[in-house]
Amino acid sequence: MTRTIGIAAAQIGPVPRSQTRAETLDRLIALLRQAKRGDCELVVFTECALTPFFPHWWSEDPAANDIYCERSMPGPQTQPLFDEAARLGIGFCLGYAELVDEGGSIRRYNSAVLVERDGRVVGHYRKTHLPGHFDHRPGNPFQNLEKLYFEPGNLGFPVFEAFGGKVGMLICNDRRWPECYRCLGLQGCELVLIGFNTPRHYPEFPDTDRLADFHHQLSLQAGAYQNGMWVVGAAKAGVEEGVEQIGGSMIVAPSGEVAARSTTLGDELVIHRCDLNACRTYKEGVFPSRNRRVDQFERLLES
Ligand code: ING
Repeated sequence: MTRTIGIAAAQIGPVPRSQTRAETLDRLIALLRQAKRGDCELVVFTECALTPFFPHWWSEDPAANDIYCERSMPGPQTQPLFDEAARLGIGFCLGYAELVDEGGSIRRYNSAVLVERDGRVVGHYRKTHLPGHFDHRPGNPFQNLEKLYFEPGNLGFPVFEAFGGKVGMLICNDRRWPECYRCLGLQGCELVLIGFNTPRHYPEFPDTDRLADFHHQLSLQAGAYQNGMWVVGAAKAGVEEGVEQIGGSMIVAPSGEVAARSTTLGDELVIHRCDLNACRTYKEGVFPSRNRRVDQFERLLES
């Protein structure tokens, strides 16, 4: 018996500061409708899908960025997306900047929610790995101030029962760290959804620039194969507020093979029918949990 699910990685091009939230929602809703026409049940939107990636510029007062944050999900500005998705019977994953009052303190997180086909929010994740720097670096062509603007995620690496399987979420830089996939994989996760805003240029380490697409793909393929999971990456692509960001939205199978990928740097759906049962070959065949590896590690730990 197969457990296939039609999945669309919803890559979007730049979201300029000049674009209203309603205009951005219209772009996301258009992609939802296109996914429905493509017989998809799940659409994966990118990291900070509703706004420009504001950690790329310096703000004297971090509160100036609160115009890009959501105080509830759904909220007044995102409700139209939830309503249309429920009307179409499509679920989605949405990355956004979260502002929350935790015990009287305002906290900001780089977050994502998982929404089932009936419109229920069934999963919530906050980005664990915040790259970049705390300080303003005016000599750089752009900033990466996630460490200053966001708190590290405090929800761990949860796996949610949804879409007929076990689903987890990561956000952007998380995808470079093998332990993120392992934490999800050891919980039986079969499908990982990842949005990303990835500049081609790394100011402090420009020797990595030529490898930006390769390192992105390598991270997804390794995570998928070594944990027997489908991995879906959805980009915010193109030149956004002067920052060139890679595309490379793709759906990677548990075998590590790229099943489908984007070909543009604009709004584009990458669709594939994913059989969640395909995870078994790698979870139980290639990487069985009880094997010599565990015995050896246990002996090492005891020594
Ligand atoms: N962006 C980048 C990412 O991890 C980065 C930052 C790029 C870190 C290249 C290291 C190397 O894809 C976000 N938003 O995490």
